[in-house]
Amino acid sequence: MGKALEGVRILDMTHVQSGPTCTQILAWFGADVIKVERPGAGDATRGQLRDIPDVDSLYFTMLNANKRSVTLNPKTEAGNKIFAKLIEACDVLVENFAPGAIDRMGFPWEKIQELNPRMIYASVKGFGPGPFEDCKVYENVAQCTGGAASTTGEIDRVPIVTGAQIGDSGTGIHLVAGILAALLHREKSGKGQRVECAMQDAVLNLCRVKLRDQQRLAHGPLKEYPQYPNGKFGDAVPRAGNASGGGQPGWIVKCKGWETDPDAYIYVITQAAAFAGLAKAMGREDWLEDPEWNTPAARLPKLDKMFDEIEKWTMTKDKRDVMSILNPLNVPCGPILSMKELAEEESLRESGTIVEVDHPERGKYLTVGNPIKLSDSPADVQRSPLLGEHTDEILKNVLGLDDNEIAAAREQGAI
Ligand code: CAO
Repeated sequence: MGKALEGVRILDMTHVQSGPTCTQILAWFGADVIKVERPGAGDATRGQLRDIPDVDSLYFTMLNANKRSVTLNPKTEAGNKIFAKLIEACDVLVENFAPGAIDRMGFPWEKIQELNPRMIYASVKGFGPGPFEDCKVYENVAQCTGGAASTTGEIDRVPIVTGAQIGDSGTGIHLVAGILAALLHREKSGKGQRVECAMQDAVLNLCRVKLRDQQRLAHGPLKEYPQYPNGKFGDAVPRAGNASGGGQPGWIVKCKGWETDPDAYIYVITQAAAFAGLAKAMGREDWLEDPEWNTPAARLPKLDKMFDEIEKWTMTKDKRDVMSILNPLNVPCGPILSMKELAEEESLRESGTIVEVDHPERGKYLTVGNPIKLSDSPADVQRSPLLGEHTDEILKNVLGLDDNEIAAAREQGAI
């Protein structure tokens, strides 16, 4: 059986992170992703944060697996014609350039529809329609304008951006959903459509629970926040340190070795139904009889004290041992795993979530494989393409150009 998206061809005009995340997932699902890059330069990330001189960076290689690369400048005469042919030959155009860049190449949406009415045209932009729609946006700008930074960080300290790339990769994943919906819709309508995803909107969507809390704030203090009961609430959702965003209290506590190991911590959630098991494991059976501790309502005003007590116990144990003790008791908890630990984690290698790939110029490197597992269409992770590696092959086999036409385009600097 073929891959889920076999037969779907993507014209990939993406660069940096948000767009490439989207098209990499489509490629893992089996789509033929043709990445168009500027002749002689390519996606800027090929050269950014390089760890080995003159070799495609990990930034690029980890975001462009399973794609084919063609160099093409649609702003040249020959390049413009080739780009039009690519639009005719593909199902989906994905791009994340600054607003208007594809139009300035001579391909507004009306022209694209004329060339290929079935074409789905998917874009990532920083902002949706409104005062900021023309702005260029990178990850942390989206985190700040989408509500993540104002709600992340320690209480009464500066806003903090997270290491998870919710603006870039988060938006790219949202765009995948839009493209798949448009492909399905095209089965019925026979027509393509525009799919747009703004980074601010995607981040706000991921911060949905914080807008929930903003509205709850009008009806009293947010009792699960560490500011309750002694601190003050203003008129906007505050930063809550490591408090759990749900109804069950949680916090990060130290484990054995924390003095020297920056990741010797564990997140523990004191879910009401599992509290008795937790108390017994800690040797605090007294809590279960004591009205000061034995109900969620009694614990709520002194969660800080409760986690101090839990920490006294976890500090005597390795973080993985804490997890092994608490998991069978249905106490949700998670050790803080470093990137080093994740890279070495055997089960992630076995599940294909961490994959080792061989590259002709840089040798072996690790990447994160497809986190979305399909039972009949497993992703098989292939290395990223070299710049222009597939130019001739695509111009000949996909577009039907002959050697003379290819030589003429090359002469003009179009490819
Ligand atoms: N041949 C010739 N020219 C090409 C080309 C090609 N194959 N591919 C791109 N270009 C040109 C574009 O036409 C554009 O030129 P014009 O501005 O003159 O029309 C230019 O290269 C690219 O422009 P850009 O403004 O997109 O690039 P930038 O580095 O200045 O900005 C970014 C980068 C990411 C801020 C901007 O693209 C953006 O805001 N994108 C949308 C939001 C987004 O995805 N951000 C996340 C990026 S991941 O961190």
